[in-house]
Amino acid sequence: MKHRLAASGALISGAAVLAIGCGGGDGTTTQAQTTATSASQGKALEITMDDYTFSPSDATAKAGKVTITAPNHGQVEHELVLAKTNSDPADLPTTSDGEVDEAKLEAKGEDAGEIADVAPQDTKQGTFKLTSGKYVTFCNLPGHYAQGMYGTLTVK
Ligand SMILES: [Cu+2]
Repeated sequence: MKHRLAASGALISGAAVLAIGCGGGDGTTTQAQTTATSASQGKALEITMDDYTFSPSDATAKAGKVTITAPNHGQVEHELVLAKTNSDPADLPTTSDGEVDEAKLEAKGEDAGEIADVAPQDTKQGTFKLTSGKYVTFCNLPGHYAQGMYGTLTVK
């Protein structure tokens, strides 16, 4: 949440500078309309990643287009993989390495996309078309799933 507030603060001051540069109020009006339009195009959800957790670990969202923002507060790289499945998040199919078998999820049509390779202290976003039901979130970097880096996302 802190990151998002900081980002909107930067946007607002950017618009103010733009308005002064143009010498009129038109620039400010355009900026406001753009912000309103993008907000109505989808819903927003923030899931914070840390070493080795998702927070919240039991997220909820409304069906439709949802933009997930995933800041990485940890010391190592993480990712957020989404699977649409009724499986217990602790009980996904795994490979012999103990990683989640993403090919198996894909074969079952449960693969729902991912926000890949988020460096420590970085933030990435992804927009997903969510349908009502149960999803599992997990990080599939080596060893992270085994350390319990998973959670649920319930879509209503
Ligand atoms: Cu991870």
